Amino acid sequence: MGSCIGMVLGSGLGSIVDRMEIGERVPFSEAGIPTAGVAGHQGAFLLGRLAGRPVIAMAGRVHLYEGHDAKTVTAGVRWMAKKGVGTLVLTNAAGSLREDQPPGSWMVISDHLNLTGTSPLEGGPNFVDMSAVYDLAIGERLRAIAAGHGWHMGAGVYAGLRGPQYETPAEIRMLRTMGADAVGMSTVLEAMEAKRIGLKVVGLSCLTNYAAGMPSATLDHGDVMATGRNAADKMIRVFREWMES
Ligand code: 6GU
Repeated sequence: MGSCIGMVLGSGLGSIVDRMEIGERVPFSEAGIPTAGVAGHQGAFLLGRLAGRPVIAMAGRVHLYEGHDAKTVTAGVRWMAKKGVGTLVLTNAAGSLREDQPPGSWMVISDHLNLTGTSPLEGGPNFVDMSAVYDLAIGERLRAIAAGHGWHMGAGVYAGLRGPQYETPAEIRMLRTMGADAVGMSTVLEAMEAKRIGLKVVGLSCLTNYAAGMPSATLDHGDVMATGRNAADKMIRVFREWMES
């Protein structure tokens, strides 16, 4: 398996690449991925180094809600695996269902609910084991590094929905009874594809807002992006320390 680390950068988290030494920029089109028109997404792979370690950053991603299918949404994962990525860090902007995980904080994804109604594995292979999608040892390491800076990073279940709309308060109550701690519109398909390929998977949700129906919930795409940019500055420091160790 490759020793390179891949990172998929979610909405508002693209600033992580500012701290990379970038060698090569490959537009999504060269990997057969249509370029998304969503604000804050660059639509390119950046090959380079972070803290001396080889990394490939996928700046932006494509989503089901833009009309793409599960195979297209996961094309970047297959491309990075071919380029030698062995560990894939999937980041996203998500809504928090927990008062103790406020906007601006990060959550390590310990498991997910795939509520998209689709799968990149349709057409085979069938029956791939999804009992341990996320590498919890790496997750705990990142949480320990964050704690060393006095940053509480929670852990929990990410519910991946299709979107494009945010959830209703009733849907959030439903998701809470299903065991969700955070909710978003990405990551789960990429995690399943990465697991199929045999990559180590790390999932990190940047909690940008409280989900609908919670006290002080504000669901504005601009706020979501701004909160993500601030939290990205913390995560880059955590990444650096992890890669240096
Ligand atoms: Cl509250 N829901 C979903 N589906 N995605 C989000 C979100 C909420 N907040 C940021 N991304």
